[in-house]
Amino acid sequence: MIVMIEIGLVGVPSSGKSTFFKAATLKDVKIASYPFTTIEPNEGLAYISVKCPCKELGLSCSSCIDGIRFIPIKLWDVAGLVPGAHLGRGHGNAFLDDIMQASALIHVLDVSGGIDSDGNPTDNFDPAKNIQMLEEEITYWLLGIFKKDIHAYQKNPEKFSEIFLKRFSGLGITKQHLDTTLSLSGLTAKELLGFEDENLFRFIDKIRQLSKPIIIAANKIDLSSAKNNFIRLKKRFSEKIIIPTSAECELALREASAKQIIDYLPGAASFKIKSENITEQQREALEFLKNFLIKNGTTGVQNCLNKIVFDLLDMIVVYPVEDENKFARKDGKVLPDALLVKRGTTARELAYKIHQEIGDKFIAAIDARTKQQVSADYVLKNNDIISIRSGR
Ligand SMILES: Nc1nc2c(ncn2[C@@H]2O[C@H](COP(=O)(O)OP(=O)(O)OP(=O)(O)O)[C@@H](O)[C@H]2O)c(=O)[nH]1
Ligand SMILES: [Mg+2]
Repeated sequence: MIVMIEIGLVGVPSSGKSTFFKAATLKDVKIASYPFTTIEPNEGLAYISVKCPCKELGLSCSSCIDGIRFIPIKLWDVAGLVPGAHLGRGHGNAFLDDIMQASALIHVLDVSGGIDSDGNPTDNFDPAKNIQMLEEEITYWLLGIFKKDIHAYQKNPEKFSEIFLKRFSGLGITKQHLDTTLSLSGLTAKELLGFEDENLFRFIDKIRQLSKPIIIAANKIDLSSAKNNFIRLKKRFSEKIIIPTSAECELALREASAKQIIDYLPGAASFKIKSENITEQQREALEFLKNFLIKNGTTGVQNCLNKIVFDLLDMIVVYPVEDENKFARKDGKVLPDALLVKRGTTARELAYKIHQEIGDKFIAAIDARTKQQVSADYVLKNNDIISIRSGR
């Protein structure tokens, strides 16, 4: 079964999570400059963009726009996290349960320095402070979940992994995450089961790093105070992926495009004005957006979504087809599906992702480009077009 990947937007209040969400999904959610505008979570579809293979193969394809293919992912926008959320400050951290299934997080960080850790307006705030704070609060959230089972662990220490995985598998945390963490943390099971807060925090923090990787959207890059902060953050946190974004500019571009005022594809470095009936105010706004793109390349929103899937989660795109000669489904639709799978996925695993039965009755797979048969344990490459033969 194909499981759509889920990404959560997190950050302090007023950092621009809902603006990012609305820009990516065009869902009509509330945006405002006061903290805790969002309380109930918003869920929507965003899209990863890739080059569709149809152009290279000279195929006529109805699944992409001008050779750019958009693949859906699920995006979540939740309430803001403030320091001490795990102690109940702000709206606490229980709302993170709504994004339990997320395989990665986008930390929307206001790099203009215009808001503090509580999302209140200020001047010259150092956004670096919010990076560590947010990571800590997410670890505390996971720690709270872990502690629910302390009695069970004490009663059955030999069943540590079993109890842990039962609790955490619903949060996208796997045996591999657990085993890697145990070996990396250097903690013995005995130390861990001593339940000292410091050891537990270290252990859960490692689990968080592996299972909920974070990309940072350095947002509000359109504001003049943002550039220097961004450069400083990039230097200081060179190990992290930090993408400059202007959720507000992306939202304006997407809305203008939805209203047929401009031609703009998400992630593009330019747009074309297509409506002749625009007001003076609209013209000024478009001029601002044009200059923004000239200066910054793109708004960064699409880049952020792409990077999280391809760099942080190390996924690839594969195109299953039924007819390898026409690169199509049986009904003739060219390149009907684009699937995101983990790098390392094999042909047989792909068959299982399409359908349990196709996996069970797997006979062979054909690389549609070369028409060569590949084995069940052939490791798929990015952009592969694969036809799977299975028995009846
Ligand atoms: N200049 C600028 N302002 C932005 C940008 N993104 C968001 N904003 C503004 O920041 C304010 C807060 O935006 P929201 O999207 O509501 O922020 P949030 O993180 O969802 O806030 P909460 O729901 O309260 O947690 C609004 O006034 C937005 O217009 C951006 O890229 N640039
Ligand atoms: Mg919001």
